[in-house]
Amino acid sequence: MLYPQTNRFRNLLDVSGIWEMAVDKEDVGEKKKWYEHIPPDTRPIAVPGSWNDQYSDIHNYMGTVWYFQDFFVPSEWSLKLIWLRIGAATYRAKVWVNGIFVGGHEIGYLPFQFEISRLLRTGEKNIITVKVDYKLSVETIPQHGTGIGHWANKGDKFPPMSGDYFPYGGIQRPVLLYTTPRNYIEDLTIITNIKGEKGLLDCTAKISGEKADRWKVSVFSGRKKVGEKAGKTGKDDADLHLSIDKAKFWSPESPYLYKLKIETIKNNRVEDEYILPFGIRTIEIKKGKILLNGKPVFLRGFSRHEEYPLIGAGLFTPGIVKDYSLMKELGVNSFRTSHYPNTEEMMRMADRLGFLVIDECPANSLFHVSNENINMKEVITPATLENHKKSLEEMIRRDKNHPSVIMWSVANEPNIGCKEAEGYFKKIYDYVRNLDPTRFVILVSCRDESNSQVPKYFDIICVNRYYMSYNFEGSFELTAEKLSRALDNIYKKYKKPVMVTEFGAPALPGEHSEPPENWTEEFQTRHLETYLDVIESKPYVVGAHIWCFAEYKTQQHIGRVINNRKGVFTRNRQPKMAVRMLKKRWNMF
Ligand code: BDP
Repeated sequence: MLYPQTNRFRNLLDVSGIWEMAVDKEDVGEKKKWYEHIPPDTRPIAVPGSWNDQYSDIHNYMGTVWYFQDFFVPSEWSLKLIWLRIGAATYRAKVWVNGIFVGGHEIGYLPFQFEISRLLRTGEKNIITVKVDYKLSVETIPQHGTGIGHWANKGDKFPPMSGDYFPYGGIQRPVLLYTTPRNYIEDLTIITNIKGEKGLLDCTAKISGEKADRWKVSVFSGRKKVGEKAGKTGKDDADLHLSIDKAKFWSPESPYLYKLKIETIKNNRVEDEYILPFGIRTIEIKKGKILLNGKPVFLRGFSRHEEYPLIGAGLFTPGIVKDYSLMKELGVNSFRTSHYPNTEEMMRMADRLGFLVIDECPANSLFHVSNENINMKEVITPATLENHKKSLEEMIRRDKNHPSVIMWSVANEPNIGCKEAEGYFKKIYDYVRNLDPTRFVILVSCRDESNSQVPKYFDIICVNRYYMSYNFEGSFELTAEKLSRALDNIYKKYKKPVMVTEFGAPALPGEHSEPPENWTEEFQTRHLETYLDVIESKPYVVGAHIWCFAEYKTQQHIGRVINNRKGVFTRNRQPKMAVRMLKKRWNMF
């Protein structure tokens, strides 16, 4: 799905801001037709943003909330197609425009849009109504957290959800109205390759409406045109190939972005255009190493949650800029969008600043159950599989043109130890591989690698390890031995590159002890150093991501002190002691 932009054929109106909202605890809104008549007792709510931190009475609420906003559509938009695009609503949304139902969407953290031209009154006020709810089940991605999910056998967390992060609800990302011509460029896919000094480009476009006769792509380096190709539009998708001499290749050290301009032409008139920044790079696995543009690269960085105080999981652009500046200072070259697709603004900045991204769908902590008597067929359902595929398909459709994205993560820490998991995840792997043959497909596991066949289907064996964090080994030396043995065994079994996608220990900022004791900054620092020493000594390990970048809000549970404290930064992005160690260690690369 293309990111909306303005140009001579396209316009855009951001209708985010302060909206009205009504909490619908009894779920009566549809019956009472709130999409036709706004109920009297509404209150203001910020969009984008999560409802939880804006009002304390709905802090832990996972039910239904209605959103209302009126807006004015300029008269000159009447000749265009007008689209309503919602960047993300968690978890489920239904949308009405001027009282007419336009569609719904499930799965948070991904954009959805509707063409609403015929429902709008141009030159007049219009109203959007969005019903959002956060009701989870075994069929949703992620699943609900009652007797199921992360630590299911250690008691439920509050509010319940299968993962270990706060289930923030609401319209979390911008609501945009934008126009396209009636015959418009609907989608664009570019795949890049390298041959000597040449950059090769394979462009596929989907053009909708009455077919254009021709289309043209031009490539710009700054303002200079460095390539151009035109062709007839095909019956369905159209394909063009380009070659750029003496190309500059994209990498974390030099994240060079070209611009691709695509134009559609009918009767010798340009009808629509779209400009896409792109980078030329290749990514492959050879002799057990990840090669970026033919050279080995080791991924160093973090798993990171995209959430901040007050705005929750809402788009917060100063936070994005700050987090990238902190990661740059630390010498980080990579991160994982744990445990859901990040904002489009975060992804665009990764291209621009040069980060290698593991893009993760929201399938976190699937299929763990609180006891063995639960029938797995009730937990792993055909509808779960369909929703899971949908979350992957939508993530790939949104992020497929980012040079920064090098891996698709299909799940974080699912239960891969049960017999039903193998067939399920093989189907998921094949599905993703078929959608995108150019990137690595991974699954992040935390145990059961030795008695499961699931990891063997994936391109890199990604594991999370928490010795001395959940089991108290008592000594860092013993921890190092255990980690070393575990990694060697995993490699021996799978003979594929291994990545440690999570490791870390909590530290309460300001707590100190020498010798290092659990929960202190010294302990966290020593813990991370111990792990990094082992990981970096293994030639088959291709990356290390620390859990986690910053402290983040999670559910209430006896194992958590308000937030998850494993961040090396506090939730307000202040450094803990480990940051000094990492800066020294990672900036040597
Ligand atoms: C891992 C999960 C991550 C948790 C982390 C932790 O993948 O989401 O929050 O553990 O324990 O198992 O902090």
